[in-house]
Amino acid sequence: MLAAMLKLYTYFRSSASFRVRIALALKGLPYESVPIHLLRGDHKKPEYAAVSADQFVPLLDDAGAQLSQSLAIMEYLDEMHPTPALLPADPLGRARVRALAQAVACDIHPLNNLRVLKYLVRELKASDEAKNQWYRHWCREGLLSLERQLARLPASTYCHGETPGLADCCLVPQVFNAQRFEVSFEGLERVQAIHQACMQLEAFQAASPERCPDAE
Ligand SMILES: N[C@@H](CCC(=O)N[C@@H](CS)C(=O)NCC(=O)O)C(=O)O
Repeated sequence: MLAAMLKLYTYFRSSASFRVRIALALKGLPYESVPIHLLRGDHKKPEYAAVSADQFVPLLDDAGAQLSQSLAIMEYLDEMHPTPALLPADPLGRARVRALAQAVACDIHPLNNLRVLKYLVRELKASDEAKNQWYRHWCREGLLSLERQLARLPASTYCHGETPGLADCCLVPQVFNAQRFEVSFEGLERVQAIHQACMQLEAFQAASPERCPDAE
């Protein structure tokens, strides 16, 4: 019997969607891509509200079951399709990888999300330059913290060990966004080396914004 098709509601430039696209590609899982254009406000429309309670992307539909939150989605995929694993086999390794993933997803990303940047400009009347300064400040602070966390772990090609996993799925999209906003990478050698190693892999390339069907 054919496995039910996975459906991913995504936006090419959404870094949280990018995380899930990498996880799907690493596992070789085919899926239908449903573009939700965030800049046009598609995520606020009633059609999307009917499927998504939080009205964010990504949202994964697995045979009618709808899942939100990129970290939860990736862990779900890892449990349903264990090979290749996104998390190490040992509890300490898993805690370390989750800490790195959360450093991006919980500490950096929420401060720089689209709605936050929009609020700065529309409600607080911040200039475009002030908004970009906000982005660069919090993104760099977060990446420096990630660099310090990585420096305390044994040297490795990827965030944890010699195979890419959950933390790499979070690091790469964050670096992509940081590059777009021209964040300084001074002192972020380990972050950059991991990013480069990941981008050698077809799964990371295939999940990139420019390879998405909705890329502009
Ligand atoms: N914590 C959520 C964040 C989801 C999220 O904020 N997605 C962004 C795109 S990266 C979004 O939909 N933003 C819409 C908005 O800010 O209005 C996750 O990891 O999935």
